[in-house]
Amino acid sequence: MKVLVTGFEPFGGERINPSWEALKDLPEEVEGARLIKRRLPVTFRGVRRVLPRLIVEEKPDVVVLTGQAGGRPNVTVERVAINVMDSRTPDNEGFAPEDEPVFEGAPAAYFSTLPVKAIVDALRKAGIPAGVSNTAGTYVCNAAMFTALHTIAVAGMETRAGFVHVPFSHGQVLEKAKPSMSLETIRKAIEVAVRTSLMVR
Ligand code: PCA
Repeated sequence: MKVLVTGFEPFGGERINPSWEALKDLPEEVEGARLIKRRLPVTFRGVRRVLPRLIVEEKPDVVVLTGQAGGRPNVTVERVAINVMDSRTPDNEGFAPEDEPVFEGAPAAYFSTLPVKAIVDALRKAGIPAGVSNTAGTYVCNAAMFTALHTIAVAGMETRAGFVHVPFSHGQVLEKAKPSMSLETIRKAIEVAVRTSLMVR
């Protein structure tokens, strides 16, 4: 078995992105499955170019995309990705789309094909605050999740895919008065999400 796990580069003036920092320290194997770790650009164009190729070439059994949701207090497992790009904040190459589809002519939305509730349960059992999220927003993370699920659908692959948002890490909020988690807990959360995705259908 093969798992593609992705995090993002920093954006929005942050020096790090906890999704990638945590992912770097994951083991090379989880439950006997090999992890392929990749850092994605925070650009609408980049994720739509990089992810389809990665998925079609690597043919992973499971795709766990992760990103930072600054301001959320807990780890959130996304239920759905929508075919919308809408952002007042420009991405890392200055693009701020309004009311545009991720892919013209694609369905309005895709549900995560990861075991969303089982991941939330497993995270809580591991002592990590977690919940289901019913929106991944309309920024690059949603576009990445939509791109992965659309690629898999169009290619007729069996790959299961979804998205996990993580809070700011402690080091990012020293002067912000915003909720945060330790990088170690975020690392453990991603590992639990991968493990549960491999074990539960
Ligand atoms: N979070 C952003 C994009 C990159 C990231 O880590 C988002 O939630 O859309």
